[in-house]
Amino acid sequence: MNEVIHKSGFVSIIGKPNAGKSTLMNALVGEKLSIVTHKAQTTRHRIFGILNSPDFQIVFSDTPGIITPNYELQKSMMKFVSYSLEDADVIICLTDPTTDRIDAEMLERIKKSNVPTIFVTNKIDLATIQQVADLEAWYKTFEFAFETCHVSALKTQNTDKLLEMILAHIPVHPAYFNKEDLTDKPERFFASEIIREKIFMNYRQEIPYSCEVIITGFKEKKDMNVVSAEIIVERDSQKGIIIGPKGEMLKKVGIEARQTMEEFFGKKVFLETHVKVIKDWRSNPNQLRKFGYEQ
Ligand SMILES: Nc1nc2c(ncn2[C@@H]2O[C@H](COP(=O)(O)OP(=O)(O)O)[C@@H](O)[C@H]2O)c(=O)[nH]1
Ligand SMILES: [Mg+2]
Repeated sequence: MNEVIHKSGFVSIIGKPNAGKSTLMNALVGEKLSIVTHKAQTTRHRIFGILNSPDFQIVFSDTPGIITPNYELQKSMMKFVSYSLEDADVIICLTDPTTDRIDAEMLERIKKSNVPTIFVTNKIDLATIQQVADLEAWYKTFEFAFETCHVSALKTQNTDKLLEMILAHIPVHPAYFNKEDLTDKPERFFASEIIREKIFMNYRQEIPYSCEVIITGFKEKKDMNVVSAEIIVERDSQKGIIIGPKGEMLKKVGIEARQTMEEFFGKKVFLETHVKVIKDWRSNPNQLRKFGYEQ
């Protein structure tokens, strides 16, 4: 009898904000696990998306976009990026040809990691031939071994090819997670991310960046999930903006979040939200730890 060969490994998706990292992970895993918005820096944690097949398990890490941190929260976000480089079997460095490329320092870190790296050009549905060619010329200047691939994460163009390239580097290893698992994060994490997504979609400027969502109750009943959430803001004035005139903004966010949760969990959801002020939480290391930003 032939022995079954099983491959398993970790793949980190890194890149600048808005490159399409979350969209790519969702496309590769085939589930909408990571929140996607047109705004930069929506992803704050390292989120695993697990792709299972009978003979392999690939654990993708979606990471926050690489930036120069301005406050404590952003420092923690950048730590998640560093950790994800350390234990990767494959690095995917994703670039949107229409915007910024990663800087020399990051390139140096990738080079030093000695992890097989695939430089992936995303948004080929949007970019001009010239923009893609410019990026390709930039890749050629790197003084280390790598591969390249062009995709549209949004339209899932060429993502099968990318998956094949990734699999070629995944070692023979038993599965790290249960073969039914899609992610390492519990359901309540996704409940809070869905509310954050709606906040990103409904408020402008600094508001979404000043918000954290804490799930204070998550009860799974037979045909319904009962979810209680606190939306944390930094100042009283922001609380007023979140709630809106006659509470209408918060109501809208609540309805949209409930609908998305119902799709995600595949059941009815009862959602209750409160708004709470914790002064300058983004700059407070203790508070950040409580919110799960330190590992
Ligand atoms: N046209 C196009 N848009 C994309 C593609 N991939 C991602 N986007 C969009 O780019 C924006 C940022 O995507 P997101 O996945 O949140 O980027 P992240 O910050 O790198 O995680 C969103 O509006 C996506 O819909 C793509 O292949 N083509
Ligand atoms: Mg993201």
